[in-house]
Amino acid sequence: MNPIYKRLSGLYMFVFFGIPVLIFGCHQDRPLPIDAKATQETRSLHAFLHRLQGEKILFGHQDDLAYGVHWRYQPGKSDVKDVAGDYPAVMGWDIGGIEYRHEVNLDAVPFDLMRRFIISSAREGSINTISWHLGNPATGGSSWDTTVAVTHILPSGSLHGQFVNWLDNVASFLDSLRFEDGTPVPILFRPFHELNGNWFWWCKPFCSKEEYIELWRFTVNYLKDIKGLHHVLYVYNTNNFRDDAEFMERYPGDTYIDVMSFDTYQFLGRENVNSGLLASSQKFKTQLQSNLDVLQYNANRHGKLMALAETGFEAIPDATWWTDVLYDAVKSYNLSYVLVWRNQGLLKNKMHYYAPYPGHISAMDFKNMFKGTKMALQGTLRPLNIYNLSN
Ligand code: BMA
Repeated sequence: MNPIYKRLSGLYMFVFFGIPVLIFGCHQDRPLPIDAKATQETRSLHAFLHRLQGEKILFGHQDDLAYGVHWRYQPGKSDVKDVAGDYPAVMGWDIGGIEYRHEVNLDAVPFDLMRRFIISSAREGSINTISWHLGNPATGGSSWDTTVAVTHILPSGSLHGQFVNWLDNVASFLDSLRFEDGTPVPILFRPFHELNGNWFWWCKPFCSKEEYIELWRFTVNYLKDIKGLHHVLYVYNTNNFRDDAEFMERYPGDTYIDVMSFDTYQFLGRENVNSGLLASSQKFKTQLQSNLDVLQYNANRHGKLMALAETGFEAIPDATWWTDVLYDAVKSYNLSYVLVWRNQGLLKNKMHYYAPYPGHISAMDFKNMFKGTKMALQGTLRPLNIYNLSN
């Protein structure tokens, strides 16, 4: 007796006792998640992000609650909070290693702790996004092992079964992210990221456009329709790019993407730190804004959310980078969030961190970025009930 229906931008099709019936006029102004069965909380988050566009840009930080430049696993601690007085509005995590059922991810974050951080930060109002630096299924090497693999894990490939097992492991972790009452915590999932780079095995030089799109669609369909996960929004992600054609080349389609995004970092190159800083910042801002123009154009055109999914300037060697460079570049765009990468501290003889810690040269400027601006931390979201709006 239950009619099956499908939304076709204002045109509804009902199949009633085997007879298709078309009905006009039930137009939904606000775009819906691609998952027609998205949970109420996920639809609520999605609607909230659409409503917030242009008003606020949520600030995000990778692994924020797990460790900082000078500490590891101290309950309640966060470099962002220690400097700005509040936690990030967006928490980034990476599940690289879950495919092998490892207990810790590729950066040594225990999955049990990650789960707890995701649940507790969502309870406080933050939004969680997950990337996946998965190993190379053809070799057992890392994400950076660019041996050809995509073609082998597609449904016609010899390693498809193994890849499906990996997705099962991803699904069981995602499924375990639940509030105390059992309700799944909505997640922004960003697999196969930086697709137009040349450093991961799923990047452009190592698979065809058709293969990438097939991998994406298979993954989404599998998690959504076979594993029955309905608390996931899907994030399309490139690295920085030259033009519209490059950004959209491997776009899997409007029925497979909820958020469009790209990653871009500022680098100093070989220039002298002092004399080169200004030129480097200028170059970064120009490139970032030209990419944001393309992102915003496409997000509007396709009715999608938009985000700067990863950014930063390693070790932030600029005391006013936050307000003069980052915020100044992004403030006029309809970005849902901007996320800076992780605060590892020392990594292979150099400092690898993207948010300041107390005493850092950019600490004051970082704090100022949130004063009277659109950039928002967790406290902005806490009273808004983003997972429980009446839509
Ligand atoms: C990179 C670096 C690596 C890390 C990887 C996944 O940009 O931070 O050290 O392993 O991201 O988090």
